[in-house]
Amino acid sequence: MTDFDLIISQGTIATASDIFKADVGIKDGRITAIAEGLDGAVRIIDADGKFVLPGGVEAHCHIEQESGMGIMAADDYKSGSISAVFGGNTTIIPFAAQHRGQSLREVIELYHDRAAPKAVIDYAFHLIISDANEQVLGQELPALIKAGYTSFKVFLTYPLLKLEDRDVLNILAIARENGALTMVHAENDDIIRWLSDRLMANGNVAPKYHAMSHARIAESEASNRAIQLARLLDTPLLIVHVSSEEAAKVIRRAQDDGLKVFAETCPQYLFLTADDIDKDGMEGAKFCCSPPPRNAADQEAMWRGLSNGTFQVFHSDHAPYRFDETGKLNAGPNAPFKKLANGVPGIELRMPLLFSEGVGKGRISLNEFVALTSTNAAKIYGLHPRKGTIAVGSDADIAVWNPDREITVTHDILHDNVGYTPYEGMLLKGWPEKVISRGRVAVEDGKLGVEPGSGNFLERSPGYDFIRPKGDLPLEIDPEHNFGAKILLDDRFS
Ligand code: DUC
Ligand code: ZN
Ligand code: ZN
Repeated sequence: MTDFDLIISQGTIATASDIFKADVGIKDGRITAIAEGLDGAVRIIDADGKFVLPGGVEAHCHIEQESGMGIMAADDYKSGSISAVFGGNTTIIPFAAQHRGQSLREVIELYHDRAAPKAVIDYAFHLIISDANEQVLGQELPALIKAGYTSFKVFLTYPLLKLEDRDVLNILAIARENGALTMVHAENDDIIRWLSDRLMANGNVAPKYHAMSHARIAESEASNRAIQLARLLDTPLLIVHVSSEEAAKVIRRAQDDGLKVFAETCPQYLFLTADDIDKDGMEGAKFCCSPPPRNAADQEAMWRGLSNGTFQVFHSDHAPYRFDETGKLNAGPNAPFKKLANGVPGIELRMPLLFSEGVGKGRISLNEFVALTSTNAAKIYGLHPRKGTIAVGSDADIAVWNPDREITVTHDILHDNVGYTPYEGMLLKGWPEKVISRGRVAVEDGKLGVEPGSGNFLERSPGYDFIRPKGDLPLEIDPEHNFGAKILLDDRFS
């Protein structure tokens, strides 16, 4: 009899709060001991000189999802989850996206059918709500929250996804009542459409005009508006893919005022700028995403926000489209910027990029790296402590990092189905050499050790319990403004 299926020995373990040297003992997919000098295992992995970190929780990625324009992502649950695990991730939370006219139940079934036979690691779903009708608001959404789908995204832009502010208020009210988290794509639709219409009318159709049409003001205005809507209902909000210094300031101010506003930024806002979208011909289309990459000052502001706590989470927003007629160029080889598929890949490089350029260059600590890429997402999205940490009782989801391994990024070394990477040619230091998913050696020596269909669906609890609003709206904070909301909430829910 052995005590453990696997021991990871002699490594330097880092969690969001501690760094220490110890062995990790794993039995039946869970961590059952953390101590010095463990022995008695079927297999021992020597991690001397390596970092033993929680596997990444990648909570913003688009896998096997049709975009608002109806274009299917290049990665399905097989290639998407394989690419994720090679990048050090052990959990993904992609979107189950409702298109208008679909019931949420139907959407959830569809995404389960897509994920179950193919995922190699564990997964959950955020909902995207684009049709906030009575059935969705009154029945489906509350029932799905109770069934473990405890977060959803709403859009303030894109004609086929955009919700009116009153719909967002309805959704925030349901989130508050049922203990769920609302995520928001915060860009002002009218500003973007007004600018795009004029650019297009004047023949300015090249990819670079995408960046011009998604003005910073569109992002900061919508961020502020979403925050005020959440403030009215005293309900947490998470603003995804923050790109600009101005939007980060809006968020920081709200946090300083005591509001429960979480925020995310992504690799494209640290390592790309609008100049990348201004490459020759259609090449810039490879870098088009929304919001767009900005400039060097905005990049610095994103780094500041990662280290000063404005951003709690760092995700890839992997939105994979090939540079051909199936993806980016679906509307033709010279399509105007309005018709380009929107998004960049990054699921496999998210953690190596942040490790190399963040931890390696002294911009963030190793603990902050763990918090930003794993622990905070697990907490915010209701998976902690099962996921997101190294602790007795947690799932044995672990990445063994070689901090000295140097890699030059080329698309050849990646496992997605996109055909290019925006980070081609970057020299990175630090790499997840072995990845353990529920005790299974999922990646080793550059090879996959787990089967499609072996990832489990994760039912989630309300994620932010530790700061969840309690009882009635806090009239003492803002009696005049919240009074109306209190009446509405009481009418609706009492
Ligand atoms: N928003 C996302 O979150 N991802 C891709 C495109 C978009 O607008
Ligand atoms: Zn978005
Ligand atoms: Zn996204």
